[in-house]
Amino acid sequence: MARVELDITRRQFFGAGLAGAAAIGAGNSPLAMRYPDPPWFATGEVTTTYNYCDMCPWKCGIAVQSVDGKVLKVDGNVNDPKSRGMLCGRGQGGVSFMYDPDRLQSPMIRTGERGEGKFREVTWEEALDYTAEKILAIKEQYGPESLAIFGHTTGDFWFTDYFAQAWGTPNAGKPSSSLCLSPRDEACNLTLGYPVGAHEPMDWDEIECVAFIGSHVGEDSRNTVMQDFIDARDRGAQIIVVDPRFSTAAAKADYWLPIKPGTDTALLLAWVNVLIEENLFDREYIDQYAVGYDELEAHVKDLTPEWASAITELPADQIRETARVMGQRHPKAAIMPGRHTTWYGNDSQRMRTVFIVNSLLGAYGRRGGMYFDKSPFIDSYPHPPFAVTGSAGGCSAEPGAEVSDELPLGPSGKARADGARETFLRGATAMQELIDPMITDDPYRIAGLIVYGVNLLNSVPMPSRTIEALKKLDFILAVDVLPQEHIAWADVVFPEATFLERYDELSTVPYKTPFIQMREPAVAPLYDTMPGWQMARELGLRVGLDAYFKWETIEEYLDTRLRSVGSSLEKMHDAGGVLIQDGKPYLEDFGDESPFRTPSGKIELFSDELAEAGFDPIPVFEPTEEPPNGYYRLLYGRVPVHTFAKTQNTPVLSDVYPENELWINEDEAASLGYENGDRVWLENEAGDRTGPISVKATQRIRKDAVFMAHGFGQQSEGLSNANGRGASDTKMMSRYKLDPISGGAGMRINFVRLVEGG
Ligand SMILES: Nc1nc2c(c(=O)[nH]1)N[C@H]1C(S)=C(S)[C@@H](COP(=O)(O)OP(=O)(O)OC[C@H]3O[C@@H](n4cnc5c(=O)[nH]c(N)nc54)[C@H](O)[C@@H]3O)O[C@H]1N2
Ligand SMILES: Nc1nc2c(c(=O)[nH]1)N[C@H]1C(S)=C(S)[C@@H](COP(=O)(O)OP(=O)(O)OC[C@H]3O[C@@H](n4cnc5c(=O)[nH]c(N)nc54)[C@H](O)[C@@H]3O)O[C@H]1N2
Ligand code: SF4
Ligand SMILES: [Mo]
Repeated sequence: MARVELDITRRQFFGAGLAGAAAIGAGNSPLAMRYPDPPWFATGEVTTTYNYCDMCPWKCGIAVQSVDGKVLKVDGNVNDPKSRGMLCGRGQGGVSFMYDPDRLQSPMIRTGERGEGKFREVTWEEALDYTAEKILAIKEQYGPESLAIFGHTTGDFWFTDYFAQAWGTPNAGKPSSSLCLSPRDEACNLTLGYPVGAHEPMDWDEIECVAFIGSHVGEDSRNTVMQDFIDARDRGAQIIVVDPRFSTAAAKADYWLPIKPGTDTALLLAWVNVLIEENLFDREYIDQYAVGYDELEAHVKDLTPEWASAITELPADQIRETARVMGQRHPKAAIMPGRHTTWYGNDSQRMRTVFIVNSLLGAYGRRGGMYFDKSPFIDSYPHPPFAVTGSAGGCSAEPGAEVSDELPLGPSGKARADGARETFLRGATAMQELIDPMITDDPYRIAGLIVYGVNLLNSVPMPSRTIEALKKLDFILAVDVLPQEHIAWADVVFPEATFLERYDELSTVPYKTPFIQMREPAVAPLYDTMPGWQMARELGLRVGLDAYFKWETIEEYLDTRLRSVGSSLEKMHDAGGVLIQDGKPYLEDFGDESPFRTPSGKIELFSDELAEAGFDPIPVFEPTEEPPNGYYRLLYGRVPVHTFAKTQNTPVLSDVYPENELWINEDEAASLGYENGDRVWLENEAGDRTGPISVKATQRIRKDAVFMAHGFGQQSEGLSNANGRGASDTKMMSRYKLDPISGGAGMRINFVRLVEGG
């Protein structure tokens, strides 16, 4: 698409930035804004580079201003449909993250015992040669699938997707899949024939009613979603929040439903009952686009608000009223699919109920409902066929997910070697299921592990099981930027250059107007660090994968890809860092073709696929285990200024929110003799402890659960700001419940009590 550049002054830039944002929000803006002026505190020549933020997996487009080799400032890129010129607090912390003095600075090889954290600094040559030798030995002895590759953050493509597939291991996994969105995407696949995608495709501009099941927008501080939420609310859209806790979103909502944890499927089924009984659904839409309506009607006949009230502990009238609020606004009403959906182990069925409600509302492909997103077109860099195919799944907008119209939809990467457990229908690799094969002595074992940008001991439940695995493995390579807890267990450490210091794979974002984002370095890598693409290539060349790494430079790689869309690195930079394509968002854009890619070509209210696999073809409410006496259900979530367990050490973010708090109902706290600010420890049923953590006694949470932000309570002496601060939700997760449909790990089935001392 042709771009016109504007030369504007700083004053105009801020004014135009807002106007540009509005224009982009409304569709394709023909204008690309530039960032010609220095931040006010700069002296010297300013360079502007374009990037996508890596402070969380959301990937807002940013413009980075540097002077004399020093990064001074990041802004939201006004051309970018995700950031629209704005950033969240974490994004603003990007510069501080890069200049964190605790960063890993040099490649290292272990000298002490695993877990001791003793290393010697080595050259890249030695680190790469040694790693190549070790993984080749594993391949020789056990086969290529015996190397597992875990990856996340926005640069994991080179390891989890590209290297893994070229090398030939199907055992590549991402926490963003089976510890996050796999139930949601699998349920969407089963119901509509495509996954939700990274950006929940709500048609925010015109929506009149949005319901949130969990989904704590505001604390879950995804920039775009917060902007859309605020705009929709300002326009008068009705907001319904279902959450056992009075979340930030609940505080902004018209209705708050303080549901009993784990009972959402009952509420959703009762909403279906009311929509059908009161004829508040889109009958014509369902007749034309859906199958299984009669079975659904019969299924929910007795699942009334009164039935659900007894299960959810919500008043029946509130259930009925909220169903009416949605039904009266159809098709401009929908439930937000949400993102983190691995809750109780029956999560695909809960998510299917969400998609069934949205279908009854006639939301899919309708203005003000849910649009159909589309992946941008771009060719991949030519390479020989992969040894195994299917990416490791996870967010479908992971940069470089080789998206073209020919690729099948849905999280892929299900290929397993013989003997591996089949725990899902067709979803992405269930990463947490790959830990047991690391501990076993079976001939099918995982003997080697590459961890790229995954906070292994803080992200994966059952961390003591993970430590068993780390003791047993033949070889561990960790690629990270910080001395996180698991680094002490690695045999080799590759320190990566942060996102502001490197080129990277393009980010291809499925959206209403699909778009491509670039990442170019603002400054050269600090210390003796290296970009991930270069590590993967150097390793590839050492293990006989030359044919997959034919490009000499990353610029050549990126230019080749960009040529297929009539661009280049230079042109893309000059156009403002983003390439926007046309979408196909509404039913009318499809003509006679069906947008639903299920086996029937229709929305499957009743799923034959599930029935054939032995699962309920229409969702059924299944109770979850109750907390034992004296224990509370442990709920967890986000705080606005931190990402997972990654930013707790970032100086400016640590200053704003140094440690987490334990939300507990005020009356419960009083009955236990605790007041606001008291320091307590938490103990789970297995006797594991974490803390100390401050009590936040509040009426904003139900009596049967406690809540805290994920990511704190880290134990790594190398992290001067994060070490020992607050309590760890992960360390309380001595178990998880597997969702047999998606492979997701339900993590809200752990219970804790408050104790004194650790
Ligand atoms: N600041 C910040 N924002 C982030 C992230 C981050 O690390 N930091 N991470 C991003 C990522 S990858 C993800 S996946 C998302 C996660 O964020 P979401 O997708 O919003 O996660 P949820 O688990 O849906 O939301 C947590 C909320 O669910 C409520 N809850 C707990 N149990 C139940 C229940 O049984 N029923 C109902 N209805 N509600 C319940 C909790 O009280 C809490 O308010 O956040 C994204 N945004
Ligand atoms: N207990 C518990 N577990 C959870 C969750 C929870 O809420 N509670 N949330 C789940 C969800 S929704 C998700 S999506 C996952 C997230 O899981 P992870 O992605 O593992 O979470 P982070 O803690 O952000 O870990 C990112 C790691 O990448 C490193 N890193 C940062 N930048 C770079 C870089 O540029 N290069 C490299 N190589 N490394 C880098 C960080 O130092 C850190 O070690 O966790 C899941 N697990
Ligand atoms: S939501 Fe915030 S942290 Fe995440 S990519 Fe956007 S600006 Fe960065
Ligand atoms: Mo996530």
